[in-house]
Amino acid sequence: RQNTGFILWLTGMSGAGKSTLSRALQAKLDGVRPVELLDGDEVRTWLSRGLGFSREDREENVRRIGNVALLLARHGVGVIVAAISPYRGSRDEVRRMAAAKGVPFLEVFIQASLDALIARDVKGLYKKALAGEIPHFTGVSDPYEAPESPEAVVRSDAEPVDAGLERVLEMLRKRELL
Ligand code: GGZ
Repeated sequence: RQNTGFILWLTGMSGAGKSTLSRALQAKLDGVRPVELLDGDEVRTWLSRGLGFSREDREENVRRIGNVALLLARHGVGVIVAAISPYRGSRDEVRRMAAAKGVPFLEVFIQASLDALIARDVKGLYKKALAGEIPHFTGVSDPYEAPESPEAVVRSDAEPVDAGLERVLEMLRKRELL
């Protein structure tokens, strides 16, 4: 089943560790099976260039990422997506599109408390957002709708990266996707 494509969708707030985990996963899968990574932050420089952070633009961003992920996954690629994707409705829309094409869609919630994110604040974005310098900042002045039944949860504020990584890999193995 290693030629079965899938979409592994990492959702969570800025700084929660989506990019870190997705890169670790990509490194583990590389050479084992076809793999591609779509990171929201990076996608915004090409596919979603010009889109902002309004609800409409975020939904459009997620729709574009979802469609590209699906194109790849239908040809056997294991696609890892790392995007805040704050709206449950748009994640579910991608899930439905994937189901319609028979592509496994696995939602992974990268969970961290706002307190932990503010304390860590690697890029200084929370400081700016709290000071009102970034409008519509997820978790501060914009919504984040947590998944209700994700296939996996990674508590990035309470477990080491390797623990989350192993859990996700185990989930893929169980589903015979790895
Ligand atoms: C949230 C923002 C915002 C606002 C800029 N809200 O942690 P980062 O910095 O490096 O990655 C975040 C990225 C979010 O892009 P996504 O494509 O993942 O978002 S979405 O799925 O909601 O479309 C963050 C940065 O952009 N950033 N402004 N207002 N994050």
